[in-house]
Amino acid sequence: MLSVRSSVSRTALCLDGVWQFQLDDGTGLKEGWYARSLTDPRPMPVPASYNEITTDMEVYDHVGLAWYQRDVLVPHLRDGERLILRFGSVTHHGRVWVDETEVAYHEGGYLPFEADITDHVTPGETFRLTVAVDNELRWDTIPVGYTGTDALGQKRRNYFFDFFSYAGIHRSVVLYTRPAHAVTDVTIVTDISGANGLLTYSVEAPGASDIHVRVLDAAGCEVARAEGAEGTITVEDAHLWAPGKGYLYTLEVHADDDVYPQPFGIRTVAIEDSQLLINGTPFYFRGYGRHEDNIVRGKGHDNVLMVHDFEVMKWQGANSFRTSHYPYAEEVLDYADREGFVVIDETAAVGLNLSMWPGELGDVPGKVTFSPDTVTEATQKTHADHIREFIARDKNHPSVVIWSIANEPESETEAARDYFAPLAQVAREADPTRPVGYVNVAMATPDVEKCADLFDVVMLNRYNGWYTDTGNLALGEKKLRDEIDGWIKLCPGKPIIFTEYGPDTLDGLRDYQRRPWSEEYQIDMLGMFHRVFDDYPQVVGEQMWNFADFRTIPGIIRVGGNRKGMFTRDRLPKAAAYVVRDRWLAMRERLGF
Ligand code: GCB
Repeated sequence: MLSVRSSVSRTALCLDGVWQFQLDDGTGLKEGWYARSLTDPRPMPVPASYNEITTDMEVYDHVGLAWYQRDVLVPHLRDGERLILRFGSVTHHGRVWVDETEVAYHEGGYLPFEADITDHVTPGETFRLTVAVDNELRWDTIPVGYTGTDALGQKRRNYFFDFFSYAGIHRSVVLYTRPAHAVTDVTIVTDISGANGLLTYSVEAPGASDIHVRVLDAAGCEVARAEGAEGTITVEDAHLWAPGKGYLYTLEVHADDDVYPQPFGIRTVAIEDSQLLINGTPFYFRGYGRHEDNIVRGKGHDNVLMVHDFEVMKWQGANSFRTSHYPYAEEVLDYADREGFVVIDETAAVGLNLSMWPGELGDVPGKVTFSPDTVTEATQKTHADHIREFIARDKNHPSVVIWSIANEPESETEAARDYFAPLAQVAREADPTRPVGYVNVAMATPDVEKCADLFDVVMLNRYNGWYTDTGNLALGEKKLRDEIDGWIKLCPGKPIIFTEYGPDTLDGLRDYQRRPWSEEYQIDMLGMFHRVFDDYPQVVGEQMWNFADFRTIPGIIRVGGNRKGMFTRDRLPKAAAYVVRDRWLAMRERLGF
């Protein structure tokens, strides 16, 4: 789905602000709360997670539907113009009404959806916009989860990841206009030929008879043009997009009266000899797995925080991150494009692995991941659709160089292989140009792993010295080296990227003995991993866990959340941040960005 971008033919009206909000008491749908004003509303900002806006535990821990409402004044439309209502994301599922008419239903909490509401509204008049947000996961949703009832009869959400499953309208809500014959999709693939850039494009614009495109450089000057819905264009003396150099062109797409400006960068991605090449040059990933997570807002997108996070990452000498463990706001990828950051883009398929989860209610069916009661073909179908939707949204971002289709799934069984083989294929069909991978969990070591050959890269989350051999870095190091040797043997020619490593660290806890949880131990454990990485040319990336501390589910191993951040939750550096900064700035100096 295309992002909202203004042009001469498109006007966007942002509906963010303070909406009305009410928790469902089990009667909302039956009684049709959308058909009238909410009876006992409280104010709720959009976008934001609703959980921590109030001080009520009831809101924080709510299970089920939550209702949002506001009035919207309909703008006047020019001849034949359509009015589209678009949500950047509603977590996890959203149902939308315009007055009493249901106009959209979307499952999956981290991708956009939209509805053409032209025929349900009257220009110059106001309509009541109602959204029912559902935070319950099921075995056939991505991510998977289930709602159970504890011994006291309380409904509890269960899911198989540690970050708190915030809910709400997390990204902007926009009302935009477009002409009757509009551009609905654009796909751009770039290549390099000598000093020139090659751009292959295709446009979808149902009903449009006159389609042409212009290529504009970063200053807005036309450098090439072409007729038709698809073609290949040469950009002479192209200015390449490269890590640290986020040069962007715009493909200005014209379809009858519609104009849609699609930014793009000219660059290539390839894998050769265990290296990931961007524009033919080996790239080394320095950075983090991150979360969309912040005080009060939860997972609500916020430009202030986004820009600050990029500034902090640049301060440290990072050049990349993974969108662990779900697709991030479109604004984040736009910003990565222009800042020249390199992104491993991940789906929301986190937690397809029951063996390591006790299940809060103790009733995870048999703890078997792939079974008729847990992850089934229905899950696989949702996962496949999610991959297609996700790649359709993010395919034109030059910053994205790898698709990660799952985080730490079971991958050491035949059932896992049956599940993932078709999904790897779905990703390749949706985008034949980028490497596809999944992020491997510690138990699926190379001697038991069954899925690695389906993918182009090896991405590993490892906690030697933390979850295993706690406090014993010498032993952790030996095992790490042995394991890397195993991966090189199993996957010759494939690059290895460490997508998670690092200990929980309480900021302010200092220790002469440098023991676990102290700031010193974080320095030592990250240092151990880095020393090992430096000995293996096949290791082409270090993305420590996590950029910042983040909110989690309650748990006896989580003190005030997950504390593996390089930075605290309010983005202040722990001691390790300075040590790693020295390393990364020196690497930046040596390798370019
Ligand atoms: C992991 C998960 C990540 C957790 C992390 C941890 O392997 O991928 O979501 O937060 O470990 O800190 O335990």
